[in-house]
Amino acid sequence: MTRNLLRGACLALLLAFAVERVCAEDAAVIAAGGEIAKPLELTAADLAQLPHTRVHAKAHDVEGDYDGVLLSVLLRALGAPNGEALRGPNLALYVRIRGADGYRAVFALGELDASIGNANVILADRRNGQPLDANEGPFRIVAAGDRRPARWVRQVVAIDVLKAPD
Ligand SMILES: Nc1nc2c(c(=O)[nH]1)N[C@H]1C(S)=C(S)[C@@H](COP(=O)(O)O)O[C@H]1N2
Ligand SMILES: [Mo]
Repeated sequence: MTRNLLRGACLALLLAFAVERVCAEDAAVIAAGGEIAKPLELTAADLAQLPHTRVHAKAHDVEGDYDGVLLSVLLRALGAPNGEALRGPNLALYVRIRGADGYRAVFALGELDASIGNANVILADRRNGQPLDANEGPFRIVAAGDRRPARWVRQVVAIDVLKAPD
């Protein structure tokens, strides 16, 4: 009897823990704004639905396979101009990535677009199959082609498409 009660309590605890974990992931949001049709909040579930790309990259002494959404794919999903539409004044567009600590880095849309610069930059959610920890993730930029990982923004909280002023 006591044993059953104990087992029940353990199961309930496990379940609560699992639900909490799933909710924590769901709650992770990135605000997307700027020159897109309408600002929105991307949840982990939204990002999980977009096609992922794997890139091998190294930053300082950490090397591994990162999985994430190519910024060019994410930008297209947000409705930013891409391909043939990325010409003329649209080439002044850039995306600004902000971390939880206020750190910011920018990439030009022309640098990222598959038909122009085709830079291998992803919004990563995993390294070697494991979710990124709270210090780094849940989402981090991985710019595989950069010589120094200075634009590898940790703890991404906002992505804005902006236009360079005249
Ligand atoms: N949010 C945030 N991301 C950041 C930074 C920062 O200060 N804040 N520093 C950048 C710099 S200059 C480097 S070299 C790398 C360092 O990454 P690491 O801490 O994983 O080695 O993170 C980049 N991403
Ligand atoms: Mo750095």
